[in-house]
Amino acid sequence: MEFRRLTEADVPAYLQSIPAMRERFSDFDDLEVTEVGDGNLNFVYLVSNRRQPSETVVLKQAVPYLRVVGESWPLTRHRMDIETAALRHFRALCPQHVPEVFHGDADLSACVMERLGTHRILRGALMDGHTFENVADHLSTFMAQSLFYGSDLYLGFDAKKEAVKQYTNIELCKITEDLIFTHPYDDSATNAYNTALAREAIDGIQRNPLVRAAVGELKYAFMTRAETLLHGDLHVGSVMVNAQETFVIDPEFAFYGPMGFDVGILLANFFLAWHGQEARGGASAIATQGWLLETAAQCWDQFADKFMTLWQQQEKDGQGFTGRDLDGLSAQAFRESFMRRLWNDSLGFAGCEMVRRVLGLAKVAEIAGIEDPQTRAKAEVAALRMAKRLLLQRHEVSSMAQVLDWVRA
Ligand code: SR1
Ligand code: MG
Repeated sequence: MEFRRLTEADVPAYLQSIPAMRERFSDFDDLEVTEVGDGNLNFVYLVSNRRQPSETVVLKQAVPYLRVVGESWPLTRHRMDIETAALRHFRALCPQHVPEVFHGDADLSACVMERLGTHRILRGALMDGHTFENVADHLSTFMAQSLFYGSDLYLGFDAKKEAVKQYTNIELCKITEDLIFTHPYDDSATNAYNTALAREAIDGIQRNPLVRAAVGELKYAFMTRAETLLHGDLHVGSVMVNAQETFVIDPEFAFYGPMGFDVGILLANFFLAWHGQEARGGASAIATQGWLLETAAQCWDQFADKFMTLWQQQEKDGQGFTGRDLDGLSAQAFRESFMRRLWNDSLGFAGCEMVRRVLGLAKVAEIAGIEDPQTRAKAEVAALRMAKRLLLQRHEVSSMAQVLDWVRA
């Protein structure tokens, strides 16, 4: 079928043409369709049956360009094949934290999936002063399972390499290479600076050779180290929550890369949110800030524990690398150096993410939404200072407690 962009008006007939939807919806005559694509890349429709409100889905469609820029930035629609496959893969590993895909349409680059009706995007919920008890437990489970089971620690040599092929995501990786690792440092036209942000704060990043070298190392790791299937964009806008549940959505940037990338992006987004709250001030900010630091620490600690548990289980009966090559003391030493590198990488990638969200193209609402430029600059300067520490001292710091001291400082 030839590609066409689905409009709100097209959605009912499109859904009706899908056999699986005819089982899910009792009729298609009175569907409410709302476009909610606040993302940068795609169109997203929430669909529900006004006559049977429990009959509801999300329809997501990729268009052949970057939505946030327009047709002047062409992009193939391959990202939707990746997203659909990654959602199915992550759902099989972690059904309690990933929405179900009901239908994937390669011709129209569309995906119909479970609608999380009582959940909202974590970023917005935090900005409204809500906090959630189970997020660290849930996200650490998601990361441990997805990062472990996609890797050579678990998969056989052939399955792993097939997966690397399947998830080769050339264009979206290039976006990340440019927007996270290159443009924020070369004063690119895609950057956007707060006019109240002192030039010396920007130069302190862009003209610092040690910072540039650290970012170069991390970019090279991102480009070359095909370690596991990453979500690829695991920020707090890719997480949906309610009081009990947590879901990870939007894995269109999924690809085989270094494990610390997902962990680092997530940690950075908690830290950025903290700096946004710090600049905004107020009583509810203090409560949210406490939650953000506690959650960041628990995400790492629980992730490391859960990941190690999976690894040790696998050593008993696995077919991947862990089950075969090492035993006894050498296995223990390898595990320790692996986890140390993962920790250092996570901190480094967190630093890169913090810089790009201040200097680069796509900002975070917690900081970008601060109206007064001077107040916003306070948050930005603090975030850049934190980022610099993460980049330059990532090999020296061994505890999350110390990292949290940096945030508070
Ligand atoms: C132009 S795409 C900008 C950003 O949006 C996504 O969420 C990724 O973070 C990407 O870098
Ligand atoms: Mg997204």
